[in-house]
Amino acid sequence: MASPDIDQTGSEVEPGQPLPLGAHAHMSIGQVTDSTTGQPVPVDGTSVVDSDPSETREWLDSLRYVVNSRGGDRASYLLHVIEQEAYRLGVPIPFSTTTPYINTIPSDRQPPFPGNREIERRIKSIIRWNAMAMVVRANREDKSIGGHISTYASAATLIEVAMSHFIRGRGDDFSGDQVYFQGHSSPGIYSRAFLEGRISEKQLENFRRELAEGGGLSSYPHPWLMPEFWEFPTVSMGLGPLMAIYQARFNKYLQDRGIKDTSKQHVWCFIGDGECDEPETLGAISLAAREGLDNLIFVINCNLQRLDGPVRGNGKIIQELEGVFRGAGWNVSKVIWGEEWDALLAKDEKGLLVKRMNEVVDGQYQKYVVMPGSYIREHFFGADPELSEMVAHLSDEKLKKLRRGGHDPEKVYAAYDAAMKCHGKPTVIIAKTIKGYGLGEVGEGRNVTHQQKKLNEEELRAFRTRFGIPISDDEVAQAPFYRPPDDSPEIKYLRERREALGGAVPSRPKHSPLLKTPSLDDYRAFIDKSAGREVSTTTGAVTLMASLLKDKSIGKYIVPIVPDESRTFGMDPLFKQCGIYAHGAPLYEPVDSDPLLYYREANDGQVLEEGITEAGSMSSFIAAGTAYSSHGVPMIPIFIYYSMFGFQRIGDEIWAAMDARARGFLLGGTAGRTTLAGEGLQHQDGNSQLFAMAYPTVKAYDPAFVYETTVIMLDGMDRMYAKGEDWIYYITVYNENYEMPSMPPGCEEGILKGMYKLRDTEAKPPQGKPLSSKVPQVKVPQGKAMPRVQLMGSGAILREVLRAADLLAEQFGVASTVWSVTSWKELRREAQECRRWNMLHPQSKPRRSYLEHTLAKADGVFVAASDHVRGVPEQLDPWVPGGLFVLGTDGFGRSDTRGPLRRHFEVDAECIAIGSLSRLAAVGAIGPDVVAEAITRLGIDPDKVDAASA
Ligand SMILES: Cc1ncc(C[n+]2csc(CCOP(=O)(O)OP(=O)(O)O)c2C)c(N)n1
Ligand SMILES: [Mg+2]
Repeated sequence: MASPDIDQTGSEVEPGQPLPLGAHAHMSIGQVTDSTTGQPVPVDGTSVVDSDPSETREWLDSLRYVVNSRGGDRASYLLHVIEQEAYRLGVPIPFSTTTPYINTIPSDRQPPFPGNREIERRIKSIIRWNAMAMVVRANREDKSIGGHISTYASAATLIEVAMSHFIRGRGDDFSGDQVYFQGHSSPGIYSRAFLEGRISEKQLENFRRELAEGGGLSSYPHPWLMPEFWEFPTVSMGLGPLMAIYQARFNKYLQDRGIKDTSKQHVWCFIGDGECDEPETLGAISLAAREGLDNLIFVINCNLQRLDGPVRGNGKIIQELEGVFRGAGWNVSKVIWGEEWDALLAKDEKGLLVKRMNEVVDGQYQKYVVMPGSYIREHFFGADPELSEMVAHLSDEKLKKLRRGGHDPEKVYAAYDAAMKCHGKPTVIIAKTIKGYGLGEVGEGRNVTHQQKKLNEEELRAFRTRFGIPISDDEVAQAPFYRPPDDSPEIKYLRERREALGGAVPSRPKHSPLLKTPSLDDYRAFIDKSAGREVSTTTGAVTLMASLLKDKSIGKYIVPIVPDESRTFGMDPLFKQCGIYAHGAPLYEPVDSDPLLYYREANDGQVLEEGITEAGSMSSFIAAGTAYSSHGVPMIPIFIYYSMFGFQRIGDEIWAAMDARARGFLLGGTAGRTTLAGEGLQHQDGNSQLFAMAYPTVKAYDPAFVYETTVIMLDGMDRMYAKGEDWIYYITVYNENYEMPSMPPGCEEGILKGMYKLRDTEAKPPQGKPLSSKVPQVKVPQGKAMPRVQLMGSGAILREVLRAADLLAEQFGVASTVWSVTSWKELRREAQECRRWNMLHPQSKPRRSYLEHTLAKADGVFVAASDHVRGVPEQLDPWVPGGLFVLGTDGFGRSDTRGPLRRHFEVDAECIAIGSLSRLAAVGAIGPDVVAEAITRLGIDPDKVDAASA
């Protein structure tokens, strides 16, 4: 114990002298010595009283001896054993999820940098220039347009080191790494692609003006708008990290199921520090650790600022994030200080510098960015005379140039290199950067920098000079784009590096494989079998899914996804049939004794049972639904969930799924405000079909019968997987059991287009005794023919509509036609399309929509009802002769059974009949007295509450 210590540079250190902290801090030794008292203090700067300093010293000496003679791993083991023993002895163990505010990888553990620093710096400078120029010019072109300069300015080194050395591109036999870029850093990504020759100067000019002649560039990563460039939409903060986690997990799923070898692919996700406040950013990080996603790398660009101001003025975002990620079980690598600090840290024998680094808060660190070196000397180092002394030999200019780690390529390289070598856990690299790096007075490190889009001539000149861009003083004011010639060392190097790494990133393939999907004829017997059975449409859809899972050509590509509701939807037989995906062999004996209910987890299980996370399930949907493109395997996600928790809760993710051109089925289970009995206000969905209306690539269906769900799902299979069209099929399915009818001949087209005639009901002349002595059958005023009632209905409410038709005929002598509407949205979409075409082609023969065509021969009054808000059927009003009278479920749900609920919302047969009679009265076919009498007769309280506002 008394032998001399050897420090890591090999020189001798006197026993009892602390090692330079920079050399050992990576082992998380939690204490340093207080400069004034000489007492050990924990690294967070709080004081503790050391009652026996010489004993403390002995312990520390022992530790140093072990580290120096046996290495860090041995020391780490001993500390672990000591901790275990202390715990057993009941000693309170100091807990800290954070380490000192210095780089995780000490300078002496940095691997050699393999690149050409000088050329890489020049390339990066040119990319910086063009990224800035693109925004400045867009804003000059039109003041309302611009973009973001400062985000990429802070992220440039983080992105460039990854692009030059790590991120692998798409090759012939390798689909590359998957990269989620920080959305607002897009100018830098375009700028690099410009140097690579993948984007033209014209496109750069038209940044954010996609409608300009010659085409432009979209503001952010939008695969929908740039389908051969962007792969992963990220700009809605928080969704990128969430989707990246599930993408990495899905890659493991593909591997474990033997569908594709993804073992060499990494998922990279670049994230803003402000973005970490979105619950979605951190919400799934424990899953990433639990699943051992060592194919996942998060890079958090901690420029300490978000849009308005500091992310944590009074705290330290890097430390906070370190604690969160370490606590969740990630491998955390902090990159805080650039190499200029190495020598200072090496001299920091008493740990004073680290203590100072720990105690300064982010708001203050931002101040150092905008102030001169003299301020840093006075306010940072000046806090302690010994620290002042430490930097006495450095000029103010040098102090100003002490870089942050995220701007030092070698530090960043070391962190990425270690991430590649980390097995069994995901890695997060938390890098400290400067927002608006290089913008100088106009924005560097300033709170306004996020919005900065304008640079005047002088500022442009300063930027040019700082980054050495060969643009003359005469030209600089124009902010011209600069691209060195193809045979310049920069372009050659840039291309060589990307070739060595497999190709350009980002890029999205033009072609993707298709499947042979089953036809409707293959499923005629399935449809016939459903007739006469008392089941729900949910059961119909799930049974169809179970059958498709057995299909030889598509079965293995189906990915059933469910957030802990399998039993609700009757999917539990799938557990046995396909297994639940769980990486690794099961380590326990399941409790279930019934083989049918057996919760069978398996390494190659097919069902993604995600637990209670619609957001996570949707992320899996997106990973699976884009696999046709990102992996070249046409996976077919079928995600079933409580319909209320779909568009309403994760609508933004569904939007991102469309942007990413995801394909698949969303099944909105337990749909309908009055059909999901008992669950009440928060569960009963009457909204999702309305929300779906606004989603361009969502085909939304609300079928009533099993044959309808079957026709729709098979059509989806055909369009998405056999024809390669980009759609998401949203189908609401209900949990009400009723007898399923046989499929009427020839209704397939109508089912897919949105409606077909289901039944004509003729008025029955009063027979024998009148049904009620009080209310006579409706009498048509003399000289008038009784108009027919055209009744439209969807989902579970279609049966109420059918019952209303019977009531009208039997009790009131009114004839009707019932239409089964399978998609309000599809009908409207096509009707709008025709209307628009007609507007623009006034001299051509007008087009007639399917809706108009179908209703052309239907006369009378039109009434519609569904289990959704009235706005859903009201979409059709402009095309319905005489207008559409709509009944619906506006308002809060209630816990009750279906009958009372349908009366409360006025969508039961009786209310639909009243609605119909009231329409007949409105057109003068009957008198208002008849409606009033019917209201009484059918037992409806005319003064009941209006559900819409109750
Ligand atoms: C969900 C969502 N909310 C708000 C925004 C608007 N927004 C765009 S960038 C930004 C600040 C980003 O800060 P940070 O994540 O720290 O990134 P930085 O630009 O600093 O790198 C905000 C609020 C958004 N894009 N998405
Ligand atoms: Mg930020």
